Amino acid sequence: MRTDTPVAIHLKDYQAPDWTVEHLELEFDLDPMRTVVTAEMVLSATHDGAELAPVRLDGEDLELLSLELDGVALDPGQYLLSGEGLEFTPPARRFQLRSRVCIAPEANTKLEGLYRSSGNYCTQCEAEGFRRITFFADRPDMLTTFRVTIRADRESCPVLLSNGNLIDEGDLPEGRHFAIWEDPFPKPSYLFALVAGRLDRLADHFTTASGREVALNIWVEPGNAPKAAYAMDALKRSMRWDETRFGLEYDLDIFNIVAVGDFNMGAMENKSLNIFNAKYILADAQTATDGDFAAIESIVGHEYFHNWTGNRITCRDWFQLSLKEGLTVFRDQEFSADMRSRAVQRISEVRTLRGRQFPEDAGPLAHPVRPASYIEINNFYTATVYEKGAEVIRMLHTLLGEDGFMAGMRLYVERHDGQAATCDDFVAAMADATGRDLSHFKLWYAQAGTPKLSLHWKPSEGTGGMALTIRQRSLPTPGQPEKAALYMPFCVAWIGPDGSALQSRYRGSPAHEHVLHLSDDSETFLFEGIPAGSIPSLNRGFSAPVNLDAQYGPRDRAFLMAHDTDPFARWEAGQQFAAEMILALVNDPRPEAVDPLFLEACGRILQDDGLDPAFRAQALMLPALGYLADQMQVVDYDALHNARQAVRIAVAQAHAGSLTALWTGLGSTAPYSPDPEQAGRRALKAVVLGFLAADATAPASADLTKAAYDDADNMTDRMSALSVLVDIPGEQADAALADFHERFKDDPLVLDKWFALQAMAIRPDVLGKVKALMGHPAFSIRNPNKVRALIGSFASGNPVRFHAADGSGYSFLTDQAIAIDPLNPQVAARLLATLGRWKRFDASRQALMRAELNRVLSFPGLSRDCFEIASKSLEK
Ligand code: B3K
Ligand code: ZN
Repeated sequence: MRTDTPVAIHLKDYQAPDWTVEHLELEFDLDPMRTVVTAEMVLSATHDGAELAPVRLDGEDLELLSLELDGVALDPGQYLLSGEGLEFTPPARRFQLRSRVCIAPEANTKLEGLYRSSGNYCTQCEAEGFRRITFFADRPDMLTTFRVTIRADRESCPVLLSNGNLIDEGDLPEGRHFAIWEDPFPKPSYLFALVAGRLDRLADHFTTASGREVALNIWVEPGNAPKAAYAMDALKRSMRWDETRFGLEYDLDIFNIVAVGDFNMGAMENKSLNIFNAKYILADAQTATDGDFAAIESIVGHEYFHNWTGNRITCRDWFQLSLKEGLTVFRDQEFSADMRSRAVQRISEVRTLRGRQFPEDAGPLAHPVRPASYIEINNFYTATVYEKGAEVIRMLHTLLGEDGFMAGMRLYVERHDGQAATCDDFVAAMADATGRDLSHFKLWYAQAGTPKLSLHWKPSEGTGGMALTIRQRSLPTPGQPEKAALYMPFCVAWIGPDGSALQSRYRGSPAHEHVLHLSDDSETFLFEGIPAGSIPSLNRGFSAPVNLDAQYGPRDRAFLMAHDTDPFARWEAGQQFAAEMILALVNDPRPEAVDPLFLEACGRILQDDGLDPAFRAQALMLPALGYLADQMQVVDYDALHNARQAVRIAVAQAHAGSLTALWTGLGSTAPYSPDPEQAGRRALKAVVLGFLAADATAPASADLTKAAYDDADNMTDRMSALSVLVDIPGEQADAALADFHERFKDDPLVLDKWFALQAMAIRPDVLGKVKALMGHPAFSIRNPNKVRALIGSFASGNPVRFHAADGSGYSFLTDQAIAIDPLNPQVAARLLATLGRWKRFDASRQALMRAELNRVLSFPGLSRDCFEIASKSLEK
């Protein structure tokens, strides 16, 4: 049991700093167990009252070697040193501070601060890792210029990198050498980075719109440079796109990316020295799937786009995290939409939102886009801050239009470049640039929960009119029992009985699509020019991140699936139809019970060769189990899985001919390229295979799927086949898994796929298999990618087995979280989130899950990270 209860930090307590740092000089003498860090800075008081505020600097796991103020060494009696930092009385309004500390990168398993990955040194400072490197006011509103000297052994660390420009380098005695880097842009400490080690480089260059030549380097472990080619291409496309779409140009002469194997998340936007999880840099046809290529494009873009939205304009405090993350996710989503199919991109965004953010909003960890308090900020890098935050920005874009939104962006940059800003500042810039009142809209930043809209329509009095009534409500979330109506854009069109998009009139203006502005609990909107038998197409493009309860019947759904002119709404009609049907089949999971209307609609998509294959793949994919579970009173994953399988089998039986024809037709492709066109065909092929092999008891299923695996000449097709095969009983699956291992046993990133596939298999003995795989020589509990691939995939990607009635999944997960917590609390805390969903299950599972959460809380020395997740999860 923890002896101290961690305290929460509140947004309302924010205070501007009493001291600023004018400049920071850092020197690193790198050594695995005894790295000495010297920090020299000038501090000056921010207000001129007679009394000087004490100086408080953050510091964690630092061995203090010496401390000098204005050149005079301080005795231990002259400062207060605790596990969290250092406090002393300042000698003057302006003074110089010099500290020397010792740290042990090799022993740093938290992967925060300075640590080692495959023998190379690297850093991760966001959010509060810099305090594990030196004593500093480690807060995002403390901006200063950095000059960094790195000294290291030349043999083991030929490459020495930090932020900004290289201004000097050279040899030192005893086989050591040095490099000095200077970053001209003031930045907060969370954007500091250092990398040193043995790395290969893929070099390229970029000329900005105004003619600046930028050297581009991607640094990777020796031998991997060819696998960075796609990431480099994505980087150049990101740089060009930000110029053309947002008018934002790169601002230094060098941009470095480093790929490392041990990393707590996806990547980090340190100024001019992005550090990436190697998973989001390295790719080629044999080792990466189309999905991996798409993720690389989007994350390389995301980190690059942070240069303006995050780095040039940063956050005042961590409550404002969505200021940079929501906005930058919106930017990376738009980048992907411009590079690929906009419709398919939007569909995948909505899938992610429903799969990750809606459950968060409906659970014990629900929080607003701008949280009001936190215990451990690392727990707030959530789908709500990122993905819902991006939806909030997208709604502003819809409300203001592209021109209004861009005028707001320009004003935001003009006003706040070089500053640490707030979400209020951002919305104020949008409002001031467009003359719009956005005060009601801002509630999206403060109110948690997913609104539910109920919609009814009926012919209005008079002629050819329709009245659409929309009610909105949000369920209570922790700490927010009462909810108010939100202001949101809601896109509507009317589809005529012949399937055409009607030119309807709303408030006298004719249009094919209208953007309604919702702002009240209940509102009625009148449309004119709508023939009888027309139906509305609602929330087109997913204009607002809400759930809908609309009065559609199966016939309407099938009609919209065939005719809706908005691709998102067309896809959505199919998803909702499928969801309603699967939920209805839960008590009667027979293929014969599947609605023939649904099967017909699927048939039309299967046979429509004029439709984009990538869209067809999305339209034929059944809703995820998690999304379906959210709609059940008491979640029963076994029943849902069986119902979903019944639908799959029914589609396969009804359309055997079309499926086989498609399978054969899509079979041959040109030499592999990750381009969206080819990727779309492979995605459709994968969905078709899923249907063809749906009946796992049919002997042909295993043969067909094994042949697909054997014939694959790229990782996408190989993984598609293997993920179907692992759930078909028999020897074929084991043979293919063994073959996969043999081919890729030397590639840690590909082995992650192999671990994940096995952890997500529905076969009954999967937990035993996962436990056995933890003993595999390639598995390491210290490597976040491995933990996520094996343990994370089991807990979040295999709900049927994770929620086994005997609680074995829960206790396994708890054992692992407790084992990982002392090593890496961030990774441990992430694993626990699934247990927080206990309220959604039957009494027996509830008791089992709660018992495990209590077991977490009783663990001696539990981290703040896990304490926060487990204690909030248990709140009634
Ligand atoms: N800003 C980083 C995330 C840091 C997470 C710290 N626990 C990556 C990103 O969003 O771009
Ligand atoms: Zn980000």
